Amino acid sequence: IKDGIIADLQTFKDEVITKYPKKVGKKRAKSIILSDTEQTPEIQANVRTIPGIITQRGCTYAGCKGVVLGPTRDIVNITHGPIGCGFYSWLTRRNQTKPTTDEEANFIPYCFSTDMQDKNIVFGGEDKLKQAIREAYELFHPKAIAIFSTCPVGLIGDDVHRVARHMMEEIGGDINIFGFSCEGYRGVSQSAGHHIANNGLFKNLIGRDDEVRGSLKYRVNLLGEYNIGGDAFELERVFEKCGINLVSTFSGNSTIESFENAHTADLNMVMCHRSINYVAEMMETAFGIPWIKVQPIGARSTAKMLRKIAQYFGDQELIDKVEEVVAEEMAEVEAVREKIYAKTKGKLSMLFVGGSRAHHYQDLFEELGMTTIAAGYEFGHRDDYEGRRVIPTIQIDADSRNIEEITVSKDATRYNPRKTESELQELNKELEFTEYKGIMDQMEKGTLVIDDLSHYEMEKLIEMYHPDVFCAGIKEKFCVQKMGIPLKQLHNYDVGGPYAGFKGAINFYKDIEMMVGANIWKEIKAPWESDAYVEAQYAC
Ligand code: CFM
Ligand code: HCA
Repeated sequence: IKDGIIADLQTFKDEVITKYPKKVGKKRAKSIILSDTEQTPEIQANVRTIPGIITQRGCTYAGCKGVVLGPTRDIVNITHGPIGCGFYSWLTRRNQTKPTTDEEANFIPYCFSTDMQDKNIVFGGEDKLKQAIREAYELFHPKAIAIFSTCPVGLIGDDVHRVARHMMEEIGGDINIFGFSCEGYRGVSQSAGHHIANNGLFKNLIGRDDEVRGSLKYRVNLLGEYNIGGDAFELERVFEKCGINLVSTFSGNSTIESFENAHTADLNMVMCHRSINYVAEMMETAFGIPWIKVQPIGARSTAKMLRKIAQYFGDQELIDKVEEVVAEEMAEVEAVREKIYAKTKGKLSMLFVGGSRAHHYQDLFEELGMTTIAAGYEFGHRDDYEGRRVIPTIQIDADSRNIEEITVSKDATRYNPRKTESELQELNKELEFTEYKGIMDQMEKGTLVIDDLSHYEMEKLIEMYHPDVFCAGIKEKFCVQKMGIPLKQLHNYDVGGPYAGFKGAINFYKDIEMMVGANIWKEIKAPWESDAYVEAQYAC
């Protein structure tokens, strides 16, 4: 069945393209590609969505405030804008946090917004923003306040950076207040917001505190992990068990202190490359910290990540410990997987998620013996599809912190020797130290890779190929389920998780087994499939 469907996927492309107006079809054809691992084709990505098409993408504000800064618990994040932007980004992403003491600040459950009204749009909102900062300070006394601009802020010209400077002076002490020009309409998707957030992290937080806390051994940062559904908790558990010292995570379960201290680590591991590669590059330039790509989604991938770390430090003690942990954890994972495998083997999945999960979660499906016949990102760039051979051009923006000033802290290398790029390359090639793969390096020949999937294309995929599970987000969930196909949210995991690491893999296997094994989906008849229903709705 699987091979037959894969052989037929070109039909989807032909059918969809011919249904669009000619010009639109021509453009979409460049973003709908059949995968070929031997000769990776080019794909059009990170371009503007064609007006009129229903996209699943989000905005720049979402990428900056919701994604990158949102999971840090002790920054008061104020949304400067009408209340909707703050409200819809309030707790929906399920990024979790765990303060270490009862006294420690945790602002994640709050939604701070200036609630701009018509009057503020006409006469300016800076005074209201200042008042909001005063109020937040008086109520909570946070160490830092961040301001996030929404669309109207840019349109009317409020200067959030000037307000930040003004309020730092007014409040005094050592409070840190900084703004982000992350208006929703900047860029073509939330990806622009990641970049703006990365620059802000680097400029305002990273490298401000040289004090080395904890052990000097095996000091690493995990970049691009956001503690959705408790993923970071599971990874923290695994690192601790191995004796690996996690200095900071950007930004799952993080604090201001961990960011300020991040430059005391010896190695940066990049998990979601799409959202945080800029920080990784800037830290390498400024502090000499090398970065490697890791992928702790999937039990085997988690084991590979741990082996990479052990090999990087090269200590026999760590290498042995990692092997011991992997053996112990994998025994548990395999016991569950073996029971489930027979029920999931041969099933088909489709994944359309963000900028990295549509790829990463394929490892978990592979472990279940399932094939991903169609996948794509909402806002990935070409390198996320085609791998590192497409060298991203990353620049440290002019408004970022003065790089000369930061290089002074290169002394941070005093803690442990750090490996150079060529030393990294010498490390075992099998562990792909310096390489990272794109989605097209993994997907079977002939499977569909689609960038910025439109709603119409999504419906066509379901109609034509009936996958056993469709993975996407809240905008797709109920439309797909009404078509009789279970949808697993790979953004917020519905109510599930963690899915990262070893215990996460077990959770995922069980949840997917339940979904693909449930017969209830076959019973679903969409309301509009019944003539009587349609007539009743429109009879008046
Ligand atoms: Fe990275 Fe993410 Fe993702 Fe992303 Fe996102 Fe997310 Fe995502 Mo939703 S940072 S690119 S901007 S892994 S919020 S935790 S789930 S779209 S695939
Ligand atoms: C965002 C956040 C989001 C949305 C998820 C969804 C998330 O892009 O603003 O559409 O279901 O993970 O919460 O990606």
